[in-house]
Amino acid sequence: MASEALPPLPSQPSDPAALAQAILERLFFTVGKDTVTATDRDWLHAAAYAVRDRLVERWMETQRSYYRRDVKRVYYLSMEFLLGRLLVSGLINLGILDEARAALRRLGIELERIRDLEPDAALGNGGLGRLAACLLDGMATLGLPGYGYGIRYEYGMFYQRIENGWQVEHPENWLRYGNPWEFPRPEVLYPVRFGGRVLQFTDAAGRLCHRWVDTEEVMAMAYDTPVPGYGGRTVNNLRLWSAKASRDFDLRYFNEGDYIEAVAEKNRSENLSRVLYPSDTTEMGRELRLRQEYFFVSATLQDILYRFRKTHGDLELLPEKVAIQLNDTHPALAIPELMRILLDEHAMAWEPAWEITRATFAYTNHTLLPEALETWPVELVARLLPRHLQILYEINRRFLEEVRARFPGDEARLQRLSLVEETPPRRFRMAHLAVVGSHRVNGVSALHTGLLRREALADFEALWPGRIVNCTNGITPRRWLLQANPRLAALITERLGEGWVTDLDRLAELAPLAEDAAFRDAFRRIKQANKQDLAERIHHHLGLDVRPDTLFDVQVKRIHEYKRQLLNLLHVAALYNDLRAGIERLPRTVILAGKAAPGYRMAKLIIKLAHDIAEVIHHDPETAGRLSLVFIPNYDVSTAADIIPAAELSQQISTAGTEASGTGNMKLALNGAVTLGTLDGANIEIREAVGGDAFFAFGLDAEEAARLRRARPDPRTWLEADARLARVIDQLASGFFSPDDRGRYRPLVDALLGEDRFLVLADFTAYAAAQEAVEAAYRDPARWWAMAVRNTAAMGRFSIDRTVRDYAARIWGVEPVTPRRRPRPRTSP
Ligand code: GPQ
Repeated sequence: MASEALPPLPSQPSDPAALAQAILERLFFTVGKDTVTATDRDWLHAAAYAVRDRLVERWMETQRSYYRRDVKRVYYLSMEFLLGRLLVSGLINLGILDEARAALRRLGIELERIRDLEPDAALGNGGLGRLAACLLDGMATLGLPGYGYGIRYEYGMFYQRIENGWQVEHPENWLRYGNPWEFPRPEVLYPVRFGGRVLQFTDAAGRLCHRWVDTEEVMAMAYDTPVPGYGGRTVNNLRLWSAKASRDFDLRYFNEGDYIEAVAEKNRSENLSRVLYPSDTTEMGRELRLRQEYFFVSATLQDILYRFRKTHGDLELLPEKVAIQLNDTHPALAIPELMRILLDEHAMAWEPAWEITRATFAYTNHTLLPEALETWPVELVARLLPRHLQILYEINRRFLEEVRARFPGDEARLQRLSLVEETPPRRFRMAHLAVVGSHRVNGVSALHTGLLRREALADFEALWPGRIVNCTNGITPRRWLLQANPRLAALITERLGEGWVTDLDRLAELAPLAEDAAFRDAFRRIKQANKQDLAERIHHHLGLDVRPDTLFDVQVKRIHEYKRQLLNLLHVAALYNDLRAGIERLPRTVILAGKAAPGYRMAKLIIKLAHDIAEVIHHDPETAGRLSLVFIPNYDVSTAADIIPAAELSQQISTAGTEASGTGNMKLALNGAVTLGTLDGANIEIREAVGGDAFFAFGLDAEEAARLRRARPDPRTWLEADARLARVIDQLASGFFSPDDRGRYRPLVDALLGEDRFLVLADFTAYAAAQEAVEAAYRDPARWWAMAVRNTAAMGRFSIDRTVRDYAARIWGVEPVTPRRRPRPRTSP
């Protein structure tokens, strides 16, 4: 799409000499340092500015070409974007990584030394936020007119320190040294209103009108970050909003002569975009969060409509030119907000306004867990957004009328479907709003979509068959293979050429090489080198020595009971007991990483347990060198890129039916790790792709798990059937791993022996058996490395490019575009 009209090359030259010159100029004129006084961070910023310069022209040309061709634009609204570091990914997508390295070397600087000084842009919690970042990469790579919209949190994800085995959260001021990637747009400023009341009146034509008055106001200011696609032809935009006090607001106090109070008030309104909520399940219903959601949605819609109206007079055309994707329900207030704008500001009648709204929006659901489904107290919405309250009620009234007409007399169905949960305190169900106000709803894996259709959203499926579609998640191979694993990327390029980077299905050509001993050996040696690198990092950062000749067994993700890190830890304890009992087990290094929500006690206790078990194992000479357990602190995008290329076993062990998709599972398999997993989320599709004999599946499937949970079995049954499990539970309960506080793990044991909501005990025996199968396979290198190769070879369909094409075809109605190859794209990192 974008490729046709664009000029061939950016005007800033990118050969090493020119780049070195550009970096020097940026060091002088932007950073304000000379080569004598420049710190490594100054060099990093100078390099980032020089790279950004090379994006700008493409960026503007991309935007101009969208405008010229009057394309349909896709807006991805997300409260989270987990971008990670941008320097190396920018260089790779521009195809100038080698040139930049050479340029820096001329200046006496090692790229590898300065790149890690860049803070991770961690404006998100986990999978949902990283998916948003991967989608931006995919849309730009495919030349799709995709815009990201979100919040520029001053404090993103907290920094996780481990103190005495416990997680301690530290604020991470990622903007402290400035952000060279962003362009502040002080002129792009929109008012966002809260509170007040609604005036109703009839106009001259006898129409009932509404005016929202006496509101307080916060301004939303835009910051733009260029998003280059691979090949560098398309550069899209990510626009993040920052809260600024409104002038009006200040003046009120200034006029009253209370200068100090005026400044304090200014601070309060600017707090709105201060901090990311570091939880994806708990802590629901906080007023500041609702304010953040409306703030970002209101500014974004004003911006989208401003852009639309520059070229179109007729709002009926909106769905033809604009697709808005809601990343979960967090931006769902965009639905009543667009209605408010059409009704109150454009005097449109309800029916056409509703038709436009529904045809414009689409909603991605990312979870089935009831505690993660957003609801907002009616009372809170009434206070903050009184006009939206009226509109929400009217949406619901008309919706329930439709249901009543279709299913007369079915009161239970009405209650199930209503946007309002009626048991006090009454709450709005944001997922219902998002479904009702969207023309498409998508799940993020085949299993998840099926469960949405058959269970969570079954009443909606009955009402509007076909509205729920699947778009299985994907990952960008640019960051997660080309950048993260340069050794493996080079091996693949050597065999296949560079085409795989934008056509990941080509990895299938590696499958026959699983039978080629020399290739397997090359693959194994790369993994070995990556393991060595990780071992060195672990030594450097944690002072721990792990043996790179052991199985690297990895579980990295947010800490959640449903993800069952506890299952892994119980098994590590059982392995320890085996070794102590003289039973031979495969030497392994179990690596865990992940953050717990600050208020999530169980998750934090699980982190402490990992450290307590590690302490016992590492201090026991009998097990030394044969088993180790490492918790790598502060898991983020960059840490992920360090760990994943070194992983041999990928643990994806959530209770079946709870993990909507997973994306770490894809990253690990792409890097040649073999999965040990439940039949949950995208694991099922990964297993289909790699084949059942290159994937260790175990445990209850989603249906069995649901059935078992309903049957409420006594969890003690599982202990009676498995002596190893009983022993470990006994050790937890008796304080074997916590001699300093023997009751520490009582809450965990009580949860397991009480409800065992996530069926940890029920699945343990099957899990342990699968672990034995893993050991046997690893002891047979020819078999193991064939499995590993087949995993990488089968990951084509998990490219984010395929995901973007799914959205484009099934939801957005835009043409997917395969990018034209650049004359000389470079992939060797
Ligand atoms: N996910 Cl609802 C999040 O990371 N945060 C959330 O608030 C919700 C979901 C994850 C989900 O747990 C994973 O299974 C998915 O792979 C991921 O979203 C992206 O779809």
